[in-house]
Amino acid sequence: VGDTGVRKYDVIIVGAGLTGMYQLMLVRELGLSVRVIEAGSGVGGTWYWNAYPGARLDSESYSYQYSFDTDLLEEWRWKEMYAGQPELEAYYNRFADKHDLRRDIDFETRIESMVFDEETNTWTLHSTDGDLYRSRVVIAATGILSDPNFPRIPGLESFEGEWYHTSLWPKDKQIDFAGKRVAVIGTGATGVQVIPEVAKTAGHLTVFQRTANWAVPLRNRPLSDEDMDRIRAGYAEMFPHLRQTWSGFLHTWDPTKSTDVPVEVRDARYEEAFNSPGFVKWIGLYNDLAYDATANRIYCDFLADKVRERVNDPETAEKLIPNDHYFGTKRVPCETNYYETYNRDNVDLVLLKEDPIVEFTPKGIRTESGELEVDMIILATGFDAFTGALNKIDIRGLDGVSMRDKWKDGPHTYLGMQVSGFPNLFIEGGPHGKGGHGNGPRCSEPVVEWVTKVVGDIFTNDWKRVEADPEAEAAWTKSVTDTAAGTLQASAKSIFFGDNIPGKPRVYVAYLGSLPEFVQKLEDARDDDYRGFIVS
Ligand code: NA7
Repeated sequence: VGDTGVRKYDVIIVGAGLTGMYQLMLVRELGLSVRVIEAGSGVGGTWYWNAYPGARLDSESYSYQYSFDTDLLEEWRWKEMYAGQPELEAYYNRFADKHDLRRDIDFETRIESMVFDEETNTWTLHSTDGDLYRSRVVIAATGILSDPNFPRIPGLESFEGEWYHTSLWPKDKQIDFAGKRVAVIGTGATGVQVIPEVAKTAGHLTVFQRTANWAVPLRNRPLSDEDMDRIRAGYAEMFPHLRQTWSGFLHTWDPTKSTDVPVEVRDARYEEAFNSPGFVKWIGLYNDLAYDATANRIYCDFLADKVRERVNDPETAEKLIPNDHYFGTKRVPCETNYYETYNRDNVDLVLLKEDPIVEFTPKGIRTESGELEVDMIILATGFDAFTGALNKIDIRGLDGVSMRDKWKDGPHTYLGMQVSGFPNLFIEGGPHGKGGHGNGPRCSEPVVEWVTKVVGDIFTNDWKRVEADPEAEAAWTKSVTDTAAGTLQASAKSIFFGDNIPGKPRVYVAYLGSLPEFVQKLEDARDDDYRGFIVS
């Protein structure tokens, strides 16, 4: 392809979610030409796409906002302790408008391939509509949970009713469940949010559960003006504090071993946490829950009894209690009336391990035991997380090597930021970074700020290439996978190991160290003359 029609920039950012938007702001401040390419028709990434009823934060709203925009911190009044998707989408739209970001974003444009040219040291990006872009630097702000997972069950195209994936929820029409026979497949963080909402008006709801989850009550509430005054007064302390926590959450592990604490004290702590809002029930407790099977089992028993208290039918309650993994080894969903939903006359639960789905049919879903006719199917089946969005793009680096090939046994990165053989390509929020286990904005802001400094160095010094050194990459990749070995997380199937997706290699893809440690590693590498990178 000749140069005709190629749009050239210094920097191209893929994705206009919360990370891509901040990155756009900072690249602009460097005085470089920049374009953001976004598949959706609006900004907000996760909070644009996941518009299903019940979509909501599990992080406290005020901890999950841009920390640097002091005007917006004063202006924005969070309505709820845990904001719902409409409020979050409104927030990101306000941010985009305030900073006039849209003029540098191409919406409804999806990148399908990108190729590095070794002569000019530039990337050429191809969109599915045939648009061509070229830049020296590409920043993939493509998200950790952005590539929807569809169950590999035949026949969906033959289904004559309505069907939706929660993360591709229609934005142009109101979906009505009233009186309809609805099936929901999936009981992860998304499933437990959407199921109670559907049950409120559906004629009948059948939930298809593959794995029961250790879901805990969210305990959301509206925020009053007084709450907001108090919260705003705390911002100056809260944001620096959150940067020093394990993963950017307001809750943090207690290093005390639960087995060293008197039983009454421990049980009272569990009870208090259970009755409190948010993730305190996960990462605000004793940290031996993360590695000691005996400690974890005691907490599981406590939570199992809570399910039994809430679900009227004892058989249903037992079906909803996990029996194959420890608490916190999969992502812990936060719920509102999830367990009580199974007390409704219009709700049934099907266990897929006992009665697997064989196919979708024109009228509904056929399991081994027979056909269930439904009007609507909702897939709450999650994502090909961490690597899915990048592997969707055909990325060709030096010598035409494909990133998909390089990652066929699992991702290889240096600091989660770069891949050897793919110069000038920076990944924000992919595998091996902190975002997979943390509060999104808190983990993304320092990464965006670090990439901005590197991009500044590239253009100030007129460097041709910055790329990961293969040895540093191998060491980093090994350290990430090694730290997961021996943890309880390693005993479960999860997005953190990729084995929620059939055929995906089981390899640890998140980063288990703390947020400040991770940021320090980034800063040290740059300060130490780009240790672990090859600069030319
Ligand atoms: P999750 O947490 O990956 O949950 C997906 C759910 O869908 C989970 O219950 C899966 O069961 C189930 N699933 C996936 N594929 C199938 C098939 N083929 N058949 C039946 N059931 C299936 O994704 P979510 O969208 O709920 O949450 C994503 C993120 O949102 C989460 O990490 C938070 O950060 C917020 P499984 O457990 O794999 O057996």
